[in-house]
Amino acid sequence: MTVWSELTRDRDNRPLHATLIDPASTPGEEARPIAEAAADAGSDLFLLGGSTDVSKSDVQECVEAIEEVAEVPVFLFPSGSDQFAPGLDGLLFTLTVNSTRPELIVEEPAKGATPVRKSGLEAVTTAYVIVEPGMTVGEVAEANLVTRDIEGCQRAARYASLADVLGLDAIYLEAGSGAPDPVPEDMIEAAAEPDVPMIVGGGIRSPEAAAEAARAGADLIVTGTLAEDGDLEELEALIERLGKVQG
Ligand code: 1GP
Repeated sequence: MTVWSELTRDRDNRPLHATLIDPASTPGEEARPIAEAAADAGSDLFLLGGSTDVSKSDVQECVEAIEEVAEVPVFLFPSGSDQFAPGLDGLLFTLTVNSTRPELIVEEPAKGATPVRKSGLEAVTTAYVIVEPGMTVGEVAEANLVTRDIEGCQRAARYASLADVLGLDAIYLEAGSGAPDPVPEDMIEAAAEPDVPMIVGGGIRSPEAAAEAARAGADLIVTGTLAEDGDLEELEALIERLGKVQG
């Protein structure tokens, strides 16, 4: 059984949490206490990635630091196939479906597909959907942002259907790291109807915001900034709160 299928098999009963760490801005020494706090509180997955330049050695240092203190799977959330470091358990293999740069939808994934196959890493195929305001990733992808209105909810639902029909492993609704507000609940609800595991992230900084997203239908809540800003107590409270939400 893959790590992803094992993680998501009980998703109807229990929402999951992933801790996002940017190995370029958070080297191993700084990642270690975050990983320890997150794992102790019950975080289910570490995602290593960032919009800036992340090198293989940054990733490797982070993986090693996490492995020292946590027995939690570590996936790469890559921006290039030169970041596959030893020790990773898998990766998110994303198609940025609402980018206006065609190469991000097909050409870049096509370039990455052979190295991914050869790496033997578990690849979680993911429709990556960038929602307003999108922040840095929205700019880099030149995304045709999904708007926070009824039309945007309908678009999110269509992307979820697309992920379902294509047989992808996940859909990821992303408001962008540091977004002032998380992805709206009605958008999560709209995208939850096709039964595709749903990852939601961007701007989730409080236990209540995480719980609301989970109640709306998110299966995996991603938080990054909270821990990177050093608020480990709030991170622990958020993860513990999620553990009390019925999926
Ligand atoms: C993951 O980009 C997010 O989807 C992380 O967002 O840094 O706002 O938690 P934050």
